[in-house]
Amino acid sequence: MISRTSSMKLAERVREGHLRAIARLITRVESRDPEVRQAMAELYKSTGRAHVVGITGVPGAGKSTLVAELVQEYRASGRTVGIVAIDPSSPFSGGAILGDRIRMGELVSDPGVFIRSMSTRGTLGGLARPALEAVDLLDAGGFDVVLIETVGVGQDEVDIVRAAHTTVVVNAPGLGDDVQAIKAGVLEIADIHVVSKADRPDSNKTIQELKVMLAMSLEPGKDIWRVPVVPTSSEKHSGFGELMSAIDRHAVHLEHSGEITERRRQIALTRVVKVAEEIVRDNFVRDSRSQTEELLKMVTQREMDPHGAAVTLLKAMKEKIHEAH
Ligand SMILES: Nc1nc2c(ncn2[C@@H]2O[C@H](COP(=O)(O)OP(=O)(O)OP(=O)(O)O)[C@@H](O)[C@H]2O)c(=O)[nH]1
Ligand SMILES: [Mg+2]
Repeated sequence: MISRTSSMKLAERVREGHLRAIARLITRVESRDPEVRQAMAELYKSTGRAHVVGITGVPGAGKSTLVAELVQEYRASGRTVGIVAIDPSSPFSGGAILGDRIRMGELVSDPGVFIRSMSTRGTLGGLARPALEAVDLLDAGGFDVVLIETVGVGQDEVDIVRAAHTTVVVNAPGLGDDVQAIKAGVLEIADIHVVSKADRPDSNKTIQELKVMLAMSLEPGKDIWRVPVVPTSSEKHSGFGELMSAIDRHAVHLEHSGEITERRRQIALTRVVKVAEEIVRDNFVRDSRSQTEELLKMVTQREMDPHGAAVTLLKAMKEKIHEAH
């Protein structure tokens, strides 16, 4: 039998900042290895130091390009950066795809940078949990900043963003042509708006439109965070230092205004609800199959309403969850 390092042992190494241990525990978290739970609970005590930045935007907005540039700014300022990239299409994980796509070649060999691509394929309602536990691992591993890149299309992605201290929404030029894209929920979740590809002539229009929309939604008062609009261009390598400064200013604002307390509470809420959802779904699909089918039949035939069926299922699950967790 091949001997396997226990997750508890790996957790010790994570605390010492060993990248390989972080990578191995992320893999165990992704594969839902039950042996990892105790180690993650232990490691959670060492989290809460990193500044977590969610980076979202529609497909092709320029998120990965921005992440690569931003990482270099952080490195130049002497900070270490962990990156969790949620790739909705990728069946792989391990960082290869992100590495290829954004040509992070030189950063991969930098011990101050850790990149992990995580797939959303094959997950059932459990998308946020492994990604957020990867963030915990990077936090416990001592990374100063953790960036989460997600495509802003679905609820799960928005949930991930809700688990960040600062949310950056990346808007490509031409956004104003499709007001729906803005309405789809990205405007209000942003702490910072980026207009990417600012080398393109149509970017000015997008910058102006965003500023107008933000001015309209502005509430009066002091200690209010005024959402900045930061133009960036990877062609000109411009705007990324400004973006880093805006993120830093937002972090200071959270502390000074006391908003950080509410944000931490929100993050805790998102995390707890996500795990609870996952436990319920797992039980629904895996363990209570026969009872589930029976209940679904009753709901279909109007012998029971969905609420009654849900309560029945939860009661049945209660005992089982108690044993398993
Ligand atoms: N001209 C110009 N093109 C850019 C810039 N930033 C990104 N691009 C291009 O836009 C395309 C998409 O960039 P990505 O960084 O892969 O965008 P993304 O948001 O990560 O895309 P997904 O992960 O697929 O959602 C690529 O062809 C980039 O080269 C920029 O500042 N200027
Ligand atoms: Mg990308």
